[in-house]
Amino acid sequence: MKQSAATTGRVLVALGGNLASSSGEPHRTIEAALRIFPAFGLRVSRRAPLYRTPPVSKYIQDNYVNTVVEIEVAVPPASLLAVLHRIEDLFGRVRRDRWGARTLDLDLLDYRGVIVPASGLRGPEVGIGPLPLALPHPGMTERAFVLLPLRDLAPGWHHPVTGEPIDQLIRRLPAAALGGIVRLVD
Ligand code: A4P
Ligand code: MG
Repeated sequence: MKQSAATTGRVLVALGGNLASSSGEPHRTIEAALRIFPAFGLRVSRRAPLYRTPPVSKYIQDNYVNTVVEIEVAVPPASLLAVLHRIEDLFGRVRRDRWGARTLDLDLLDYRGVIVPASGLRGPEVGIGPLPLALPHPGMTERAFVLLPLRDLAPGWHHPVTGEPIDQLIRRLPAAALGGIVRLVD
């Protein structure tokens, strides 16, 4: 396991969802999930505002609510991902389609700059079976719904592999990727 020289040492988790859960609408699910993080050994040290974001998917589905948090955690990245999956399960996450609608998605964006290359395809063309841990999250550089809240939280963040600053990653997004995204009042 390699660690980037450019790391800020942060552990960053993206939260998103577009289906109601037992806690209510997606923004309520996100708040409820963050409230139970400490019970799983995850201390939320900082958080970005919530964003309402149009779905990025080939499937027709509702708008999402997305945000990013920084956490303090004692366990290694693979164990952390397993914990995140347990929390997704608690909020009724069902994996029907890759990039399909969901109550709660918890993505591990960056674990202190640790680099674990992705093993292959990741999009809807892949089935819904589990994929091995990849760090930083392979899709994050194409995702305005991740990069915008991440910049609010960590404006000095650099991509662990390429060293690119977050501002540059956002500037490189196609204009269409930013359309319709609204920062919700925090
Ligand atoms: N996995 C491997 N590494 C990681 C990691 N660092 N973080 C595995 C999270 N998961 C990781 O994830 C797919 C597989 O990757 C799992 O086996 C996991 O253990 P998943 O959560 O089951 O499926 P997914 O979320 O559909 O796939 P993925 O690749 O995480 O997609 P994204 O990038 O999360 O896209 N539109 C809007 N507006 N907002 C959204 O939040 N989300 C998606 C999903 C699509 N469109 C969206 C949104
Ligand atoms: Mg995911």
